[in-house]
Amino acid sequence: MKLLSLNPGRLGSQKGLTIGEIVVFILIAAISYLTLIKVFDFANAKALESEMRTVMTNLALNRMEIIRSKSFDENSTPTWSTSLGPDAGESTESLFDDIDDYDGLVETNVDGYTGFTRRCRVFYINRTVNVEDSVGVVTDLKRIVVTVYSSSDQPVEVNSLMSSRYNVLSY
Ligand SMILES: [Ca+2]
Ligand SMILES: [Ca+2]
Repeated sequence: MKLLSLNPGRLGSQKGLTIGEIVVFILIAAISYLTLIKVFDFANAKALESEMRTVMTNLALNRMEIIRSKSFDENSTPTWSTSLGPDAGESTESLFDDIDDYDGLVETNVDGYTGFTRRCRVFYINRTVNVEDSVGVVTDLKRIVVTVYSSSDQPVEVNSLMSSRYNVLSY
């Protein structure tokens, strides 16, 4: 019975790698390594970008939640304010008590996040005319826009509409 057959002639004829083969191997290994590095860099950049978007969205939503907890207007009954923004004596944010007090508020390095800026706009809209922009006159509906900017990403914008009677739409 023949279990194993070695061919000494063949073994004896094997040679080491040539310089050319070694160079090709090193080139392939280097290219593979560089490709892997690029893939990891891309994945890291995407993860960082996703994290940034999450932080920016949360910063915008946090501010929106605070604004929406306030009264529709400084006046508790019509007519509503013709001048938007903080009212007399409301010199700091802690004194804001209606949603349009936040109009024009700009915060830098928001909540300790260096390079992040948050801007608020509040204005009257008329749904039958233009839901996107100010109509320039007093209505029963205000639009709140909170935008968060960072130095390295597209801005994140959160919008909400509030009516004088109840919240009618948020998106
Ligand atoms: Ca106020
Ligand atoms: Ca106000």
